Amino acid sequence: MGTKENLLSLLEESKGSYVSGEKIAASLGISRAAIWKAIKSLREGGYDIDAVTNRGYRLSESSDILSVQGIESRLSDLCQGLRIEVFESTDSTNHICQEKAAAGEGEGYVAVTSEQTKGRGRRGRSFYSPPGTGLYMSILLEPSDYPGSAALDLTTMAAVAVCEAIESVSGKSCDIKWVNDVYIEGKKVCGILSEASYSVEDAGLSSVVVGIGLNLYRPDGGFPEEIRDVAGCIFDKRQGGAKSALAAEILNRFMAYYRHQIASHFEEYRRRSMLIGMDIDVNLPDGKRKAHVLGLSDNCSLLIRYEDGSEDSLSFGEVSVHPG
Ligand code: BTX
Repeated sequence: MGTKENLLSLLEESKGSYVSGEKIAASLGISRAAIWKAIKSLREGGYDIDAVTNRGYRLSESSDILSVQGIESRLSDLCQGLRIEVFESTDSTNHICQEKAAAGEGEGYVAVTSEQTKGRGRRGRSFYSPPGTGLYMSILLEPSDYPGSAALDLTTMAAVAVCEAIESVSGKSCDIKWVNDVYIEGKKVCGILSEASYSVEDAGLSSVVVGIGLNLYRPDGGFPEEIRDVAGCIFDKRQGGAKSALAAEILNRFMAYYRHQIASHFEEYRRRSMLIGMDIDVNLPDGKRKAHVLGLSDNCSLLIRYEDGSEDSLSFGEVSVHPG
């Protein structure tokens, strides 16, 4: 890390409070002139930093810029070994992780951004990722201990981690729409896309990219027409440090489930599932079929009964709530 990044870490650790020039100079081993140069450069990058004679420097609580330092300063020990990279803008953080995996970057690489130009959803759909109002991140995993069938577990784990993180940062309660969407008050605030590569030798998962996209704030001018009825956002107004805090909380909670390989998230997933007891349309290759949701199995497969009385258990797929 360079001087600017080290200084930002220090200011993030004491966000909202002043850090004296002496302390910075001693911690980083740099001159007053070098501190001032780094402060200027951070301000040019959009950071709101106060400088007061005899008190020092303070990163404003209302600053909401994603940074590696802002995320790392909030990570728990379970996130040790994660390698986080923040992009101002990128095509798709899932794509970045896949490129990194192909180039030999192993488990634990995390790409984070607040704008995607080609955000991906499932089945070739796009995920609206405008600049400044959202958080988009992907985690590269090499879950050698997980069976090939466990890709679903990583998606459900991420959904629970996202709900818990949103609740701890915003205080709002979240529901999960099977299998990969998080809702607040009936609006979709987050989508999750897990993309897996399988190993031919042992039929296990070789790498999985878990991509998470969140709408934090309402975009200027609102959401585009085609998703206006569906999409919602987590916050009503700007919150200082929310992007980095959410990214860190999601990683903390996700890694706790992932590292312990515990099925404890299933219970949470079921508790938050909004489809249980509802009538839905199951989207099958040959068209839609009406069904009633009976519940979720132990591993979060959707248990359904079709209109002809036959029952099924879906471990992947797509459903929509039946309009009536
Ligand atoms: P999905 O296919 O289940 O949902 C995509 C659908 O959701 C779209 O067709 C549209 O109707 C609606 N939609 C699109 N954008 C938004 C939005 N911003 N908010 C609410 N609804 C929306 C969901 O796919 C999986 C999305 C994963 C996105 C993350 S972002 C980080 C990572 N990188 C990447 O390219 N994708 C993932």
